[in-house]
Amino acid sequence: MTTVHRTCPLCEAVCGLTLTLDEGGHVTRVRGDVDDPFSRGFICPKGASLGRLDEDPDRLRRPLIREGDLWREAGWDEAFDLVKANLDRVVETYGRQALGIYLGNPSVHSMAGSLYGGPLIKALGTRNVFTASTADQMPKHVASGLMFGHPLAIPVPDLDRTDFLLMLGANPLESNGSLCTAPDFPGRLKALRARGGRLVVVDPRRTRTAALADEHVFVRPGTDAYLLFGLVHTLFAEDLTRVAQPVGGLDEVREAAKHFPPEAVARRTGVPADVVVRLARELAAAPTAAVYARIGTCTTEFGTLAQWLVDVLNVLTGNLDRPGGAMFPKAATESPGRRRPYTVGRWRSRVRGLPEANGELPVATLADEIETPGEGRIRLMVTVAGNPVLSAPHGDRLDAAFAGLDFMVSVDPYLNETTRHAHVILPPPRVLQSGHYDFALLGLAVRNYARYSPPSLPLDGRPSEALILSRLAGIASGLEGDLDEFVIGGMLARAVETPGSAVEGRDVAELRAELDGQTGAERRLDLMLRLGPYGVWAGKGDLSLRKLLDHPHGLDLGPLEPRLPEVLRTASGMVELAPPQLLEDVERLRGRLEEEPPEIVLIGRRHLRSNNSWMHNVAPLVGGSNTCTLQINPADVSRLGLDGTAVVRSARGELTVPLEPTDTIMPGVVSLPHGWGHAGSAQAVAAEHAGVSANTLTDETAIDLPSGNAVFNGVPVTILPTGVITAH
Ligand SMILES: Nc1nc2c(c(=O)[nH]1)N[C@H]1C(S)=C(S)[C@@H](COP(=O)(O)OP(=O)(O)OC[C@H]3O[C@@H](n4cnc5c(=O)[nH]c(N)nc54)[C@H](O)[C@@H]3O)O[C@H]1N2
Ligand SMILES: Nc1nc2c(c(=O)[nH]1)N[C@H]1C(S)=C(S)[C@@H](COP(=O)(O)OP(=O)(O)OC[C@H]3O[C@@H](n4cnc5c(=O)[nH]c(N)nc54)[C@H](O)[C@@H]3O)O[C@H]1N2
Ligand code: SF4
Ligand SMILES: [Mo]
Repeated sequence: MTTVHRTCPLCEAVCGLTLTLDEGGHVTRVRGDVDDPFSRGFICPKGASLGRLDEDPDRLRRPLIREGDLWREAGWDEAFDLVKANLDRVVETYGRQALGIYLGNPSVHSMAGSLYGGPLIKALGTRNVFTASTADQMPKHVASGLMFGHPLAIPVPDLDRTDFLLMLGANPLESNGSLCTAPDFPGRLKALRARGGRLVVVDPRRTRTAALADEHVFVRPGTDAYLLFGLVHTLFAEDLTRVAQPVGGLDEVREAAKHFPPEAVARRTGVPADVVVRLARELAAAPTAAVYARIGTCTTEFGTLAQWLVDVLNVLTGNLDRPGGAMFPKAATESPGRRRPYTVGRWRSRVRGLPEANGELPVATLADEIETPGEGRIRLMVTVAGNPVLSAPHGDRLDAAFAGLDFMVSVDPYLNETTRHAHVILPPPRVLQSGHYDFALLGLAVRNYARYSPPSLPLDGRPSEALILSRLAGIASGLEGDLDEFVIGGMLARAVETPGSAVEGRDVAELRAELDGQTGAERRLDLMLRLGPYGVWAGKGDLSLRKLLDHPHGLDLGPLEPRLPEVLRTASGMVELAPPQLLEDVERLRGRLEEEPPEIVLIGRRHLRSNNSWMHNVAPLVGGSNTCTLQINPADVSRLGLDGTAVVRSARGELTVPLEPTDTIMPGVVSLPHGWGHAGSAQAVAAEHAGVSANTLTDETAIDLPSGNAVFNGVPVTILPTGVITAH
């Protein structure tokens, strides 16, 4: 028996886990790591099932090659050779714009995805870059980019110190938090209330988080931007603003907010005008307060405006960048970054002309780019850690589009709804065989913290995911040589030339020789830690890979501290409250203020024991309350004459689903979780709990304009009793 300590990679909460392994490397026990200074022993059912997930017999161990409908296991060289032959052929015949790539959510949760995703995109040399970000948080990146000058300058609520938390469209009691890294989010919310703080949750459903709050406010899906504007309006109207830093655009925001008085906002959102006014007053009066909004507000038609208004409120109430407010974390691997004003739309998608954001195109237009003939049509797809057939809007269309590709290669541990279209599947090794560091998530943490988990088990002859991705990058670029040493050389060369840098003028070879690490990935981590704000080389600390290895339970780097103006990258050097692109979209918002809401709209939800589309093959996690049902208000059930199951129809598709009548959801709103729809799956347990895919119903033509983000909440649907046959 051995005991290993490592970070759980299964959601954004980065909990420390303590695992017991037997001689064969099997996980016999998983507990929360009580010595982790950040998570302090917290664990959820998914973390507790990490061993089961990691040893799932349906996980692929060797590459699969598909010939027609038949799959066979193959050796690694054969699999890579096949990829190379097809990639070379497609590039020669059609050029590099015929290549497309999709990076899915777990690529943010692995070192491989974080360190090799970028180089792989570069190596492919295509603009057809898609990720799960445009089905998720792109509105936040765009809002932050325009306001603070950097898409990753995302303030998080200072959960452990705030007196008032206004939370919209998030359900951390099930999701464990997002764009706000906080292990034991539920405990932190309880602590907030226990110290006399106040929690208000805005959600079309009375979620477990809402039930724990002091107040729950029902809001009509997709209307948060109106509600938030109503708060901004009230702050100005009642002279409650107290801006604490130099900002641009204050007058423009005041002018824009005039169009959204509480009475008008109330009609659109369903939130009574007196509640809008009271919330604004409470926000302004609280000793400290933070507004935090997440996916329920991002994946809507006005996602970017909602994200923008969240931080407008944080600024107007004097809560941006102060303890107890909304603060900018300081990650151990943060790099200084260049001052280059943020822009979107540097190029546009070929078919629909949608703007690029953060170097990628909206996943809502991926099917267009595969199906539409002409120069630049995607003929070859690379997917890494993604299942867009279930996760992208109108996934059924993508399903058909993938089937028509010349070639597809997927890096994924499973044969699933997406990878079944691949010609080659390259499976990464087990979680326990991989090193782990949360490059992205630790930049969003409510306490500054770092933890590195080295591999717990040897690779037994399989390539690491880092190696798989760098080998793909090598094939795509045609370049030989060590990718990691190339990246390290480039970073060092820049660092020694940067005036004022702690290593300015030093010798690159000498610095390179100081780097630690068993693998290229570890050496790159060491370099980033050393150059980072707590690093041995940067002069303000002694952080390095060695130090993290000496602290297997993680290292507390202190509470969040004010960071303005240091984090700003705007041209003006100030917070920009009224970026022109957003004011333009305010016109679109205004235009729809008086709109009558559709009779019934669809929203999503998440379940504690689930994770998007890919944890439904672990028996202890499925069943019980974790099922694919349509939540519907009992009033709608009787009004529509429904019983047991119903047909849900949208502009894009139709599903038959079991009903779950509950008064926790607003009348006129129904909720279906996404990531289901595993009928016929090669994964035995998932196939038994198939469910249906919510993205049969969602509409790829509906997007949040500034960010191109998909719209999953507020989808108009009609609901019919099963058995009633109608023409359509
Ligand atoms: N209707 C609706 N649709 C939604 C959402 C919604 O709320 N409603 N939410 C959206 C959101 S927020 C997201 S993030 C997306 C997620 O969309 P995706 O990222 O496309 O989908 P996932 O279901 O997370 O699929 C993850 C894939 O990664 C694989 N995988 C797991 N671990 C690893 C690993 O270590 N390495 C590799 N290479 N692969 C791995 C899994 O087998 C699976 O195939 O879905 C979006 N879709
Ligand atoms: N257990 C579990 N944890 C997960 C995941 C999972 O699938 N399962 N997925 C992970 C991923 S990829 C992400 S991005 C995060 C997301 O983390 P969260 O943002 O916390 O996601 P949800 O739990 O879906 O909560 C979104 C809430 O928004 C509400 N909502 C829907 N429409 C609207 C609206 O128009 N306005 C408002 N105000 N609310 C609305 C929904 O009812 C729901 O309660 O969770 C991550 N963690
Ligand atoms: S909350 Fe997230 S990180 Fe923590 S144990 Fe559960 S899945 Fe893992
Ligand atoms: Mo996500």
